[in-house]
Amino acid sequence: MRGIIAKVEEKTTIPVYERTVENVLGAVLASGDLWRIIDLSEEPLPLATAVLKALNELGYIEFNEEILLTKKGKELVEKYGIGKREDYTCRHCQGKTVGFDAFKELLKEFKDIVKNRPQPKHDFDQAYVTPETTIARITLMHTRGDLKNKEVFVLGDDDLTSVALMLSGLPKRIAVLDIDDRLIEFIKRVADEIGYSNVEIFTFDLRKPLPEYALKKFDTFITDPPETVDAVRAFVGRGIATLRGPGCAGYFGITRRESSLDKWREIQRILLNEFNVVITDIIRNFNEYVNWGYEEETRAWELIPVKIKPKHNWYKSYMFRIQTLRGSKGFEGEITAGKELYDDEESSTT
Ligand code: SPD
Repeated sequence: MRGIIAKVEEKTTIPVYERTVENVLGAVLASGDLWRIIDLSEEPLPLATAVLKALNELGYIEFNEEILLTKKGKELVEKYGIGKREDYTCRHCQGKTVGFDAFKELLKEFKDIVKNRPQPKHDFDQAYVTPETTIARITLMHTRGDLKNKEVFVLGDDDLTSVALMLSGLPKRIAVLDIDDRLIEFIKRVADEIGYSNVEIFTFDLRKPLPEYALKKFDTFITDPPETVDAVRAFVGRGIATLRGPGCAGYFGITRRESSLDKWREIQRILLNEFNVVITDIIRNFNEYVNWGYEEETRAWELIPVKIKPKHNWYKSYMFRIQTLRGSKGFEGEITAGKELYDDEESSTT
């Protein structure tokens, strides 16, 4: 194992553990498909690909269309007792912990409305979640008492959660912002068409501090931050700054595909120690993203050892719910970072 870890460490500065190698080998035992291996291993793509390349150079696996263990690789997993990574995700709720039945009409309506939605733009690092995920968000937020007659802020809305919120008729008021005019125009058009008026929709770059009228006014926020620590601090911190006081809630996705558990610890430290909020829920792989189409333009494409486009949705994020207590506070500073707000050693999809 030590030799494998040393070889991986030549390729990346992301922390490598024995467990990292085990995770990747367990995934290789379960599938020969590169994207499924990354998905199942739950290691950041740059780390998973570094492990795969190290294993290949040391003769443990071979790369063809499929990734397969060699005889030496089979002996290795045998020696360390590494098992195939099983996937027993609940088929009924798809691991989301909420069922689809309560809002099945909403799902149908939502799918119909978003058929002609703007497609992901690389410049804005966009990728949207499946319609099932968006509706599961509504179901989840409703079961936690965070929607009915509440004032809800959506910070960045590539996923069109604001559209599903409008259709649900649950919140008392919705505010939504996004940097992309195309999305803002689309959301405004839908609001007009369905005759929904309790909504404020505006174009805004979240690197800038939110205007005074957005601060401390809302009960619930939802956002989906880029995955650098500074971006999580900015997006989630601004979300918390919109909340009116103790007892409010925030939702956001954090992935394993672009964030190691070392980064997760730092994110959780910020939540607990800087923002003074409590984490009430973390739901594994709740958010499932539709492949964005510009894979060949991304760092992931440079890193993967087998140049094949993903055939299934491999990118997922865990849904975090936080709640404010006495003494919770958000982030209101200015962000001057440019592209580095989106990129660190662990990111790969920009
Ligand atoms: N660049 C395409 C993928 C971006 C997905 N972002 C999800 C962030 C989750 N916090």
